[in-house]
Amino acid sequence: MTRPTVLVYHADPAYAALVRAPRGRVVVRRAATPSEAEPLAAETDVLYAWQFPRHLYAKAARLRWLQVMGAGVDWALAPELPPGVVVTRAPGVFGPWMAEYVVGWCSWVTQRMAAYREAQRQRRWIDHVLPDRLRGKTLVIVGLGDIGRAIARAARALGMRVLGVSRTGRPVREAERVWRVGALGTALRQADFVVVLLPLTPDTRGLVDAAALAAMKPTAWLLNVARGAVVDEAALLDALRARRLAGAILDVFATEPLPPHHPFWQLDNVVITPHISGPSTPEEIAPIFNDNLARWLAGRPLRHVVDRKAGY
Ligand code: OXD
Repeated sequence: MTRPTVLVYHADPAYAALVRAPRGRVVVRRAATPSEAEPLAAETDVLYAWQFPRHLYAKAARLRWLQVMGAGVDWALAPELPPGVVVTRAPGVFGPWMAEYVVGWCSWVTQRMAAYREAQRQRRWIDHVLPDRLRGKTLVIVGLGDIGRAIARAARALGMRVLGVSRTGRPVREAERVWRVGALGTALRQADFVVVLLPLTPDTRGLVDAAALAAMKPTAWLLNVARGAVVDEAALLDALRARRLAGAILDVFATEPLPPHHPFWQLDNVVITPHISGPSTPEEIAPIFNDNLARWLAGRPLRHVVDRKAGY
């Protein structure tokens, strides 16, 4: 009997090296580039991948299951992906990373880290500049999946007040109150910090628009760790230039890498990080994949299946 083939698509060989199948019941192939993946696509039953080239889906006639290595699944759910392919995600991995990112950058704001570093460069003793506290500040988390809730727990541990916005508006114990997306402005109005975490779907594209940004206080900061296109970047640029917002911490952009001529680079109230807030590591994703691989080989239901219609 031919063994099913798992194609591991990533430049880091550790992802393939950590694949474990019961009694070696799969063939593991590895590709790091589209041209390496192309000749392997036709014999692939299972794809374990980050940003697999969508034009190769058409060649993967045997493909049954795609395990996504990253937090977002938008790239995986391209229209070219055949309808029968099950897509699974890796919950639990990214929340702790992103919680540290969010709390860290909120602290960067309140602890005035940039000001003290700049003063140090100039050998100035700026004891008239005092830090602020995160305690009592309001964090609005837009998107309350496992990552949003991990961020909420970290923020609450520091005494922040956490409010949420989600598609359903269903209460969660990590947030004092949750609104539906339709009431985004009501939630944003109360924020000292807003973190955008919604997956990119046709419904969320451009959701944080000029009106939503206008609802925010001029002292508030926006953090986007979801997808650039969930925020209307042109409207954000206007708001930042006009100082209608205190600033933005941006880890994701509609175009990545952010082009060198992009105006965001020049704004002193913008922090740019290169899409690193929730890194994937082979060691953290492998147990999730290997558990699902054992299930798949045993004909048992997979865990963490993406709702392809909903887009997450
Ligand atoms: C993502 C990731 O999906 O970085 O953006 O994992």
